[in-house]
Amino acid sequence: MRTQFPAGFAFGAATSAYQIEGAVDEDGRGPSIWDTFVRRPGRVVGGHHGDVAIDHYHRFAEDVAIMAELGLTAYRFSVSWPRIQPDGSGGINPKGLDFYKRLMDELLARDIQPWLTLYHWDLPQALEDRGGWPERDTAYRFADYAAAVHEALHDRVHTWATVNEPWCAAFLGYASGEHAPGRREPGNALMAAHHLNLAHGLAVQAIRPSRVGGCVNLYAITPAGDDPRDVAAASKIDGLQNRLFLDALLTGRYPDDIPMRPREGDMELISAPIDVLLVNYYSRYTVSGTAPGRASASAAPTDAGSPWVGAEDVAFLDGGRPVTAMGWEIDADGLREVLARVARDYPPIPLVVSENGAAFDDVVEGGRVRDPDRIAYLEAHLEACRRAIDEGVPLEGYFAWSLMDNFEWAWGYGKRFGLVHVDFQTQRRLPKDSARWYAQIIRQNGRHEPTDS
Ligand code: IFM
Repeated sequence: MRTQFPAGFAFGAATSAYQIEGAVDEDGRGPSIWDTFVRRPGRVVGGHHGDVAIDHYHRFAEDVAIMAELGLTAYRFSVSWPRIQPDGSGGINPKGLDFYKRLMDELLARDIQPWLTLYHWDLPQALEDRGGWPERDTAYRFADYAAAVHEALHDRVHTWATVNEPWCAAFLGYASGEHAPGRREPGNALMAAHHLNLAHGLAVQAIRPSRVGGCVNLYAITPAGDDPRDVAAASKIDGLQNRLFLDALLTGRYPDDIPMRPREGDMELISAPIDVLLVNYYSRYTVSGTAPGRASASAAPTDAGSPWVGAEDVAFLDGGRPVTAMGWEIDADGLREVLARVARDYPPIPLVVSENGAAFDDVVEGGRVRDPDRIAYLEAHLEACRRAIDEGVPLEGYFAWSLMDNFEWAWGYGKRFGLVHVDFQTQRRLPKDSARWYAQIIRQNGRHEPTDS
């Protein structure tokens, strides 16, 4: 990599509460839908759970020291809603807020910007018991929670994000059932998507005037061929994955090809102006409306239905690219493509890549993790960012997923996305070669010097 990034470009890494914190019963935290889901036989590979995770709740100071060593300028984390409101509504738990105060004090002391995400999938179980995200009231409970977190933490946060990847929360949680709460109710998944969007809009209102954005996971999508049925299939998947959220947040409309029936006034709330759009990007889908069978690119590790509500017949094909340990095809130019698309097709908005990274089967050898595949992945995607900027995309930062190996949802601890290796038995942290490479990129503002690997 030869080029530099604009002044002030954020070089960060990201995590989320349930994937790293552990301490699920400490200091007044209530149960979330993930605490319940992981206890259900067969829902998570190996019966893994986040009870201890990587013990970040107790080791956050050590983890922030690692971030400082790597030279991160920003850190994106999420707040656990059930730590703040154990029952999902009403009483606030001051000890929960204290944890995030201490975490952010540590970050600020080391000049690392705190980027706080309010919701990364750990809905308080009490709210799921009252219907979960298909229930409209959940969006209003989220706004109350957002206001409480904002009141306590606003002086420390650099940028707020509302809901992380609403596609996953809605369609993996309520259509395929791969994620908590594990329901397979396609119609309710669409309701959940709408209420997650509404929750975003209400939260934006609740935390103004702070700097805030929504966070969507976008895919590059290619039709398998020129056949109109392939083109239609690509458009359907694009509608569900990308436009359902982009159109709603940025234009205040739902795509015509998706049967959404918002109440009057909802779309104005959902499209309240935001300061930045956070984009998570991992891969490209190649889809067909003609191919027989269904080789799903998003195959779940456990028994799950289709997340593609109304597009269950679309086939996901092998695009012929190398894959990560998740089986996800690597296509860095897809990142440039999705960033350029948002810049081209939507009203102007600063963008940040808020998650990007890869799982590989890392091994520790001689006290070192050599992960050239991850370095190549990160380098190619950072170059794609650079190309997007050259094309005029207002891109302001990049966050690697993830800072440390952690609990990868239905896959348990078997998939390692970290820049930092974690021994899940001893909790020992060991920066991988990719962490050192990323540190060098940050030091050189994007320029790559030969490494001693
Ligand atoms: O680990 C997840 C994260 O929680 C949300 N985005 C994708 C990551 C990799 O699957």
